Amino acid sequence: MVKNKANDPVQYTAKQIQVLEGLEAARKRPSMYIGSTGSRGLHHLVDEVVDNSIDEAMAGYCNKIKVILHTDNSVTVIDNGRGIPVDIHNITKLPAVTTVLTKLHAGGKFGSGSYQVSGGLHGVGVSVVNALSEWLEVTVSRDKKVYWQRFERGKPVSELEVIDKTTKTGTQITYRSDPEIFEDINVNVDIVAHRLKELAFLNAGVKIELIDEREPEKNTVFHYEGGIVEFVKYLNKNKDVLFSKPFYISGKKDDIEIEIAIQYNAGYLENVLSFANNIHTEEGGTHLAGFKTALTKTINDYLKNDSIPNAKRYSLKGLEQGLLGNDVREGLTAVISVKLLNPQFEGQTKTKLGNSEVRGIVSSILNEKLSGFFIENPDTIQKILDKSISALKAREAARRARELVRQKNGFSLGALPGKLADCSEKDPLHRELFLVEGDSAGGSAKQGRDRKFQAILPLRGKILNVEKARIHKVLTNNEIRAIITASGLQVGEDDELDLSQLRYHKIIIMTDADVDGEHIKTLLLTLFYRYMRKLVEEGKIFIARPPLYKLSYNQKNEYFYNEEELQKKIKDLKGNYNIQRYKGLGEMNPAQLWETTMNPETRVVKRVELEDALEADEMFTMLMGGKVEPRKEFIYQHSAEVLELDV
Ligand code: 0RA
Repeated sequence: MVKNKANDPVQYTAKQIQVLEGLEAARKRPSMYIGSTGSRGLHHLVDEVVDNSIDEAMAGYCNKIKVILHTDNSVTVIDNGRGIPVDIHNITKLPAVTTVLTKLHAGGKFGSGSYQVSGGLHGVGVSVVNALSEWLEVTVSRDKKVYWQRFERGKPVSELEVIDKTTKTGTQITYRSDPEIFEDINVNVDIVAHRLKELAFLNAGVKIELIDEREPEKNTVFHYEGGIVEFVKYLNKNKDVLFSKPFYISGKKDDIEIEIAIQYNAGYLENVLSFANNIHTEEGGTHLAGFKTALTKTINDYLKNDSIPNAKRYSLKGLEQGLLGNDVREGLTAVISVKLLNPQFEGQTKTKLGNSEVRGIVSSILNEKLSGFFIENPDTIQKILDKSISALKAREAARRARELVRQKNGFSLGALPGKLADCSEKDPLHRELFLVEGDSAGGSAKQGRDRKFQAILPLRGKILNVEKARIHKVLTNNEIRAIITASGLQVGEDDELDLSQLRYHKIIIMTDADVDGEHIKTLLLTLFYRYMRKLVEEGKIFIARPPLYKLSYNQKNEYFYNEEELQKKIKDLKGNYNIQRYKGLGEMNPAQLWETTMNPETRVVKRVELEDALEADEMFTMLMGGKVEPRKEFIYQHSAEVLELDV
């Protein structure tokens, strides 16, 4: 029973009891509020608390946020906003801050109705965080006082107390996720850092500090005065850009704020990220649609406009219908951020913006300002046009190449590559495909495998570096065609990957444990990442880990996957032993390969994760892309681990 200062039990009214019962619902069905009780849900709590501070920043009252990850996995979020109000709420008869933390969906929406622009994916309310926390403490600085209150599993265990005087304002929330609710309460600093970085880009000028008391070397400050302009520069960091200063516009109409930053790079891929109220709208929506329409139209209008002096003229087949969206988005990096009062989130993952009024506003603002920019910057539009025209030519060439490939043999279903040793299992869910480096290891794998469910595709030498090549070259490369055909997928420029066609639900990359093997692995991952990303996202790609050493002692063989474990073992072994170091898969006989690397009972395979597409992209670009400097830098930094990395 909660006692007040005079040590009398606090009398709860019917209304207050109702409020507390609301939180029980969140504890009974946590997934309904936060999606899952796994890692996603756990990090959702951090997002929720941070988003409240970001709302305060968006409203213009806060410019500093600090997030601290403590050793017991509790999390603190501090902001220098106005402080959550503490006055007595007229319905609950509780202080406003207590109401916010105990009433479902109270959020920032209570009180002044128009206060917040957030909502959607997060916005379940900080009360849900409270409900799902073992304990939570809130400290509010406002009206010259410091207020404090503690909750356990959502329920107040103290009153809101004044604990100090202050001249500052702000809110501090510390909570520890409830181990009774979550599978694991270990907060992943990389996931938190990724989100904070995104938020700092999207909210120019807001300084977000991350402190990890468990791993202080991860401490970072995210602070970008340039906002999404810096975001775009960051996305293009290791790429050759067509113009150095991103094109930036902002505008506002009917309470809808929009911001767009655009920069092209010399590559062939499109990287357009859209956000609504700071939420990454992975499924796009009306803001993205408006952006695409306006971009294509503005570029085509310029191309067709005969009144521009000295403009370069293009005449080629296929241009009569104008440039297509895909043409003008080749090499495009852009960030679109809209902020609006009542965002409607639709789609499978509720990350598609539905508000129809946004489409026209984005496209009219972009159209007007971009055409002005083109007139003032003829060199820039010239570069964009040259690039788009060459994309159009490549599109034509790719179409011809695909037709050729289809006619010849590659892509029609059924025509499996000759060197594939298939398996007999019928259910794709239980079939595995090993992509094996080299014909000799491929041979051992064919002999050592379980023919029922394991198929082998030997790869000869190095596959094409897809980062540097256009699609028609990729699709006509022999090794790549073999991989695509064997997997059963149709990979093309406008087809969404259809995984119902997938012939194996585990695709396992098996390369030598040396520098060449690493290189081939990176090339394959780049291929999957660029052209079959869904396979990575759905967790279908794995990496086999062949052992590095065989230790023989007492008529026994034991395999080791790293030097450290081997040394530890040898220490304990006094008598006779023999160490064999494997330089390649080829040095193992089929039985050994089976036992150490292929047998599901004994092998070690690592699932390739795509937690963070952005950072993976950065890595791939750096290692595989056209720019030499960042690659040199990377190799230099890692030279201790990799003696020669001939990328
Ligand atoms: C409602 C109204 C006001 C501020 C806030 C909520 C607020 C909430 C959070 C959550 C984390 N940090 C926050 N900072 C502020 C405005 C009250 C006023 O007019 O002073």
